[in-house]
Amino acid sequence: MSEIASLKELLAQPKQIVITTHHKPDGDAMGSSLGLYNYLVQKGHHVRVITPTDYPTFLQWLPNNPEVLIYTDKKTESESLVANAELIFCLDFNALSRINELGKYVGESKALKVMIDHHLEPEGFDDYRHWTINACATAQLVYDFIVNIMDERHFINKDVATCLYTGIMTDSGSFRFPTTTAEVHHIVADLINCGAENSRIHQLVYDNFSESRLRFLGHCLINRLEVFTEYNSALITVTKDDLQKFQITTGDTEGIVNYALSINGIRLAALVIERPDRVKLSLRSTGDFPANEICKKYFNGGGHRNAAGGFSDKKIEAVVEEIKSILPEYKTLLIQ
Ligand SMILES: [Mn+2]
Repeated sequence: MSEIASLKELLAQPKQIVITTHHKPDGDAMGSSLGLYNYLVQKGHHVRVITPTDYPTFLQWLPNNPEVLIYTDKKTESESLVANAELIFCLDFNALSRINELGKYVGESKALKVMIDHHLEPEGFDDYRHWTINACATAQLVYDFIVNIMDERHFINKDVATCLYTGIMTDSGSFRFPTTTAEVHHIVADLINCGAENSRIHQLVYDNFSESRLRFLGHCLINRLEVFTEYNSALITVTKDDLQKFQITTGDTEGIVNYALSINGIRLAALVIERPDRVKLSLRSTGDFPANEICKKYFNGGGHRNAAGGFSDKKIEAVVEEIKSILPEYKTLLIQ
């Protein structure tokens, strides 16, 4: 592993650069990727952002979004960009399986790989690393990279600031998760000073529902939510018929699990979704309850302590039963 600060010298000359991020990119994935993009192009680099899959429309307004290449739409072009890149920035993920098929090409590419991320247990495919689980968002680490490692705060223009603000805002649950430290607020204040319009960004990301998405949320809360008071837990189960009926697209299910967590006293919330290929789970918890431990132990996944995910190849009914059967095991922790 090389020292991340040595990138300063490497990036002093124009380079062929690819930025990529995890599949089904969220606000932090797109915000950090386009934030870094808008910084690197000012330095004269040739840069492309490649996402493994498509991403929600509520992120498609980000500055220079039209420059993003979606791998599943442009496979040959993406593969040749990855093969010919001199540097590949891997943002908001640390295992190549997180970028699906694209992982094979990134792994094979001779490019130097720079991983900037805040998820647990990096796999180790990277040559340079700016990583800590204490960051509330990868966008926070990109800010730190530009300002403190590259020493180039003057390149944080309105576009960079807008993207990084979006990443921090979405991954910190609008500045309310425990990782939103005083330092994060200082960074966010600086981004506003650099041109990020906080109120407008909030509106563009959160007041951007389709009518069917809002009705889907209502359906989930009225018909699909179960609360297990004795375990301080709540569960929302979404079937493939629900997804079809409400024409749910990428990103529409994001954040729904947080509604279950917003009930007074709830320490663990689960969202179970019957996707076409398999059943997917999102878990959220409060305090020191280890949501990632449940995902790792039972559902082929992992994540952060308070936000984790996984999947199962069983039928959705069986997955729901499994979750219910796990709760007693964690009762002591849940009722603290
Ligand atoms: Mn993130």
